[in-house]
Amino acid sequence: MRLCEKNLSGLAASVRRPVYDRSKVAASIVHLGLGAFHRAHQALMTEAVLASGDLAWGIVGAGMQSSGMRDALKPQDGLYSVTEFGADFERTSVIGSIVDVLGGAEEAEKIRLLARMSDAGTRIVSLTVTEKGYYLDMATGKLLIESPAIAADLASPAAPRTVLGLIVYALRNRKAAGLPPFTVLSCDNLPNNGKLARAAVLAFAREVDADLAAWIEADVRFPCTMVDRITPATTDADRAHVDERLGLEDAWPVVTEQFAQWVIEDDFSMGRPDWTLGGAVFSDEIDRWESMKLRCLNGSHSTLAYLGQLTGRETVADAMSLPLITGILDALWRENRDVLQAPKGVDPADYVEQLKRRFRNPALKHRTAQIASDGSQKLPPRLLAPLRERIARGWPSPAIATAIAAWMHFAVKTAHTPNAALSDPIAAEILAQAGKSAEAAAIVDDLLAIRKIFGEDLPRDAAFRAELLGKFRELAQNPAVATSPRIVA
Ligand code: CS2
Repeated sequence: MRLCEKNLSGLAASVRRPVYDRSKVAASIVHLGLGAFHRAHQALMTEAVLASGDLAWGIVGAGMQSSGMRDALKPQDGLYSVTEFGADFERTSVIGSIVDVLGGAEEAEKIRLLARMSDAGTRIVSLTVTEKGYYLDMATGKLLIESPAIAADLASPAAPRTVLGLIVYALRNRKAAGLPPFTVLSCDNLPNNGKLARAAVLAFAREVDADLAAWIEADVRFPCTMVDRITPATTDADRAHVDERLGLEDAWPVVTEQFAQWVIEDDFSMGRPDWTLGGAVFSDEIDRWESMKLRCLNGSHSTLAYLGQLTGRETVADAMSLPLITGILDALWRENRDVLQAPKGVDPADYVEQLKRRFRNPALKHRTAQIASDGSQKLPPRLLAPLRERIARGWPSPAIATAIAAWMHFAVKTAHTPNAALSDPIAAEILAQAGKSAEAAAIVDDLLAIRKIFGEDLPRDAAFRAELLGKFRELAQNPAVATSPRIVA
């Protein structure tokens, strides 16, 4: 029996479920990017708001890429389950805050989504579309105006496909109708995510209409947020386990850790839910929270992912059992701490200890291959930002250099493995550079020359280049690390 409204009475008694009348919930949040992360995080914190009796904040969730999530959740009336795992802790809850589901690549769905965003009832448009969903050059922060998806959206205002097109054309409709603008709430892992979202939206809007861009600049709010909850892709084993706990079948359950953190800048133009009821915190120190999380958690996650891939470790927890890797992570955290401005009341040493426990969580099968994707988007904020701050102080950064060298080896190995694909928006460029030469120094130079990742400054920095090349050779010579056999040291 499938999880849905009418079958809720068949749910196992131990499972938490919506305690409010879902038919009375007003859908005022449109969320773009309906993946596991949103469903484990914002939707859960919104569930706590609805459970408190404030029914003004239902979510319309929209998948941006495929119709998979819509097809899974529609027959379930938007209901789905979240199972949280901690040390000696497991809890399954059915979540009702997603009251409608849209999405997919079909034009009709995009038109419906645009109409929903343009509607007076929509007060917040939130986003988890990953780094690449913003179409920004990671080295310069400029909009990738030449990208085919952006060009297509500029040419087809009636059915845009990118978040930028959807937001700008919805705002244009609202302006024309005399409606106030919604708040754009970025929940992606980017430094100053609200500011970056604003820059991307404004750059797109300037291509559309200068008056509209001026209105957005003056009136639209883009609060920054820090989001955190490790939420791996759902596996078949998760599905079987969760269905057993539910006593019903959930087509796409979420499995996540017990820890969750959401820090939000309190700047909303049409009100906002009291997400503190779900554990969120409103703060004016978002930049500190965000850079601590991006560099300490995500920076080490990427390092674990590439080193894990090179040492045959399939999951983060497996990679955490290898002293070679944990030694590099400890050094990486020290390098980060030298340039870290922690938020008030946070001890970075405690933060790191907690991270180690989270990474070792045996219940989470977080695949290193999943985290290894989109390196071109992830390296700049996670690893290159602290690197540049250290370079400015004249300090070496052997651990960060090792992490970048590991990404380079991962790219080279992929380039030389028949039928292997690299999941990255600039995969073709990376693979071409990675496969050009077999000689270590040339490979490092070819990859460093990818301006969209390393900018103009890093390839020219002789001290950094030498450090990176040294680490690249060290990894190639380490018997525990399986790099491409074609590399000549
Ligand atoms: C991970 C993140 O896939 C990745 O790149 O580093 O998704 C990470 O799990 C989250 O940011 C944790 O909050």
